[in-house]
Order: sequence, then C-alpha cells, then structure tokens
Amino acid sequence: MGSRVLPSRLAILAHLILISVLAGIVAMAGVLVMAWSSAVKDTSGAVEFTNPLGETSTLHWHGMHLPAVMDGGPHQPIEPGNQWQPEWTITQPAATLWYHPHLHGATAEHVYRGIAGMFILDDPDGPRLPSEYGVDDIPVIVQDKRFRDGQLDTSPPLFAEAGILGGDILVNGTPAPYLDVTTERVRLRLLNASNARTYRFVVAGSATVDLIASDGGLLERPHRVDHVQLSPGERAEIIVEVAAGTTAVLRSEPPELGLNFWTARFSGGDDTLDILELRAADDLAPSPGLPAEFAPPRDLGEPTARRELTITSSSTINGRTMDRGRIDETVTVGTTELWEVRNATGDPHNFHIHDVQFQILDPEGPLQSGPKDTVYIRPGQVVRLLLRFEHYTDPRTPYMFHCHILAHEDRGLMSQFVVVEPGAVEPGGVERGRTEGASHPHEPMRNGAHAGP
Ligand SMILES: [Cu+2]
Repeated sequence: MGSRVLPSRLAILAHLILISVLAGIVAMAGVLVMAWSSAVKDTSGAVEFTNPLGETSTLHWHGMHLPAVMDGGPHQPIEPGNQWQPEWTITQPAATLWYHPHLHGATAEHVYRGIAGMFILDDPDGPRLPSEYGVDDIPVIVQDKRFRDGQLDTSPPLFAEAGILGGDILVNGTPAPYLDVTTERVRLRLLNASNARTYRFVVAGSATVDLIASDGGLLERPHRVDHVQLSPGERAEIIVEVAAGTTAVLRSEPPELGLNFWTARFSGGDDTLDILELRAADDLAPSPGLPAEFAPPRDLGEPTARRELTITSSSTINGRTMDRGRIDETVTVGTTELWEVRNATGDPHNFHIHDVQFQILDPEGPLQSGPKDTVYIRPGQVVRLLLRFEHYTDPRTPYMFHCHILAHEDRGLMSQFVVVEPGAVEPGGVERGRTEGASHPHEPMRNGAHAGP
C-alpha cells in the first residue's frame, strides 16, 4: 500500500504546484491587462466644461492704513492677465496684517479657494521678541475646508446661513501639520483666514501661553491666557512655551458666540478641532525673556462725531444693502469719532473697518484691549469703537466697513465711507450717514490720495 500511496501524493503535490503557478500567471496577466487598459485615458464627450478660465479679482490689505485707491477693495478690480501695482508708505506700528480678495459678490469663493496671505510689519526698534521667521516666529494661517474625494467641496451647507464650515483644517495650506519647536519660546502669529468659522484657540499639553498682540500690533503688556478667541479676519500673536521633550497641540474648543443652541450648532459653536501639533525638542535653544511692558496706551483724542450703525440682517446695515454707487458715511480727516455698532439680528456677525485701527471702549478680555480692525458682535450686543482718521483723503474713492463672515459681506452686509478734507463739499448725490455733533479737526492734514503722510 505504502508504495502506491507515495506516487499519488506526489501527483497531488505536482497538481497543486501546477495550479498555483497557473493562478499566479492568470493573476499576473490580470494585473497587466488592468494596467494596460487603465494607462490610456479617453474623456471625449464626457467633460461638461463648466469652468471658465481667468477671473477678475482684487487684493485688499486688511489692517493697513493707506490711501483709499490703494486699498484693494471692490473699486480696484484686477482683470485676468492684468497687473495692479499699488504703492504707499507704511507708517503704522509693527503688526500681523494680511491680504485677501475683496471683489464684491465673489470674496467668499476666492478666499475659500485659497487666496489669502500674511503681511508682517516688523519694527527693528521694537521690544526684543522671538523674531526669526520660520524658526521661533511662525505664521499660523488657519482656514477650514470641506474636502470630498480629494476635491474642495463648495456645495452649500444645510442650515448654515453663514456659509461653509469645514472640518478639514489647513495651516498655511497644509493639512495635519506639525511644528518642530527648537527654542524655549515660539511666537505664533494666529490669523483666522476662514470664511465663517470662529476659533477658540487653546494649547493643550505642558505649555504656557502669553498674548502679546492683537490685530493692529502689540498690547500694552503681555497677558497670560488660557484661550484666544478669533472670529474671521482677526489676528493674535501669542508666545508659547512648550516643556522640552513634550508635545502640545494647538486646538480650537467650542467658541463662545452668544447664540441660541440651534444657531450655535450650525455656526461651529459646538465644534472642537485640532489645529497644529507642537513637538518640542529635548534640548531647546534659549529665547529672549518676555518684557513686562510693550507699548504705552494710545491716545486717540476725544470724539467729535458719533455714528450709529446697526446690523439689521445678514445682508444689511441700517436697513440698506451694499451699493457701490452710494457713499454711506463721510468722515473728516484729522478727527476722532465714536461708532456704536449693534447686532440687531439673532445670527453671528463681526465688523471690520478699513484704513483704521480702532479702540474698543468696553473691551472684553485682553485681546480687545489692543488696536483692532475687526471685532465679533453677538446678537443684541453693541460695541463702542473709537476711531481716528488721519493723513489720507479722497472724496471719490471709498473705504469699506462690513461683516467679515464672507457670505454676509458678499450678500451686501457692507457700507462705504469716504475721508475728506475739513469743510470739503460732499460729493453730489451722496446720502449723508447719521452723524451727531460737530466735526472739529484736531490737526488738519492736506495730503492727497496718492501722497504719503
Ligand atoms: Cu455677518
């Protein structure tokens, strides 16, 4: 029996080997056929051709004090293929500013598709702070996106009237980013360049955070903080100390938006998002110590005019939607004004004013104690802003003020103001905004729109 079993086992083994080899050949052939057939592309008749090439846009210098014709607002369009070469003298304090398109009706889409950058103003005579770009002085441009199948999803969201709120966070255009921390202290320049989302930044881990600057530059002194909340367009500079050899995470916790539970839910009010990982080396290079004081308090002077501006819907201020042919407010150069801005809706809004860094008269927290150009206003709230208008006049070219939730801005939650010489006749056909009190200039200046201060 044994002598007959052995050859049949050999035969079975031989068959198995043969089958395996054949299966291998078939699989290999299958792979080759798939590779061969997928290596050729044919989309003839299958493309819908929905995207025109080349779009008009603009580039606005957010936070910059400059002549209105250089501002890059809706009145300075750049046609496809054309160049625009604005020019002005920078005279304001060191600050973290930024730039983005401002074409009326298309701002949200252009920014969402990625046109946004940081504009850092340095001051060689300023206090000693971490200032080596990319080493201990780091831009952190935060945008939320929605990706689907590797594509940017621009479809309108359900219930979110403020536009898209994405769960995919990019920092400087990079998903899932980390930073190798090599120094005792790093300066993070936080910019919320998102369309609609407000972040409440915390640093989770063995780390401390000191807030040193707001939109328009340094605070009067550093403030140890446990969070920094930024609505769209706002900036903050923080000094972070991460313990050597540990990892910390810049995270956004649910922001305090002052909304009802439903609106909060669809405005990102319940969201927690990891932003950036900070990986501290075992040995950290020494950093400059944090000064106890920075800038003396600004004196903007006493207001000689008061304006009431009410956000009356997600597309109107004082009941009016944006009209590029209408000047809403006329301001005299060399004067200080008090603007009272109210959110009379139940929705989240913020307020950005071009050309000036204002002072918030009732600041809520240290971020609002510094120079600001953008401020969040919860439903029912009134913010009182002190503004000083200087240097540049142009009765024909307006600056903007508007909500920086970009879908609202595009819908018309925006108005126009001009800065004019004392006693200048208002342009014909212009509706005067609601102004109380006389305008008495403190120090009249006579520079034209193109001149430096
Ligand atoms: Cu708004």
